[in-house]
Amino acid sequence: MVEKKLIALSLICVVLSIGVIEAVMMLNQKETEMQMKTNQISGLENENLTLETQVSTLQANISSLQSETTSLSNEKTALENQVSSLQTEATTLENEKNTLETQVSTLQANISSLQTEVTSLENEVIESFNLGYSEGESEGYQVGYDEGYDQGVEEGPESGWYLRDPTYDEAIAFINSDKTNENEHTQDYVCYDFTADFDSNAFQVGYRCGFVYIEFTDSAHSIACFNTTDRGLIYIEPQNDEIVDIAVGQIYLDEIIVKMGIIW
Ligand SMILES: [Ca+2]
Repeated sequence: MVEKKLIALSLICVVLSIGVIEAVMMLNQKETEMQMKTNQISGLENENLTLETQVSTLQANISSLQSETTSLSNEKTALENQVSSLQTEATTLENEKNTLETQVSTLQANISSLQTEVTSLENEVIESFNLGYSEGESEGYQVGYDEGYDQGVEEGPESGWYLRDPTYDEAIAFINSDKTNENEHTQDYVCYDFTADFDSNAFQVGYRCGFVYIEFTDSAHSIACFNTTDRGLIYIEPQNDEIVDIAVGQIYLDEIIVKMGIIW
């Protein structure tokens, strides 16, 4: 009986021992598992920290990029405004250029018109001058002649004022002896002066001498003439002593004579 009890006790002990051993083993295993979990958790926490750091860094980067984006956007807006301003300026300048071109064109047309007017006026002045000069000379000559003629008539032949028409030979002889043709033609000594001097010299020797005025299209001229007793009227160019043939419609000195007359 005691033996059986011992055996039973022993068996119980064995069973208990096995149970304890198993329990210890299980405990160890759990501890190991827990340690592993703890290690895993620790690893994950580290990873989490690393990720958080990365997130923080990225957030900083994003913030920086956002600032940069804002800055660039502002710069872009500023540049756009500048471009717009420059475009406005360019348009204004283009308009100004067009206006100036129109003004220049108008002024050029005005200049051209004025030049035409000036040319026309110059021609008118030249024509008026020539005509006035011709008429003035002729009138002056006529007045002087009339006065001299009247004086000659009053004082009679003895006074030296008596005038007569020369013969052709006398006219030629006078032309050859007279020195008027040797005078120099200048701006102040022109055809009218040659004629006046030639006529005056003819009067001095008692010959009636005519002052011939000639009008061309846009200028005038004058020469002298004698009404010779034997061969009629002869025209003399007092600048070179040539006997010339002239009439309205004929060419003299490369110009057409449009009008002419004699003052005796
Ligand atoms: Ca002469």
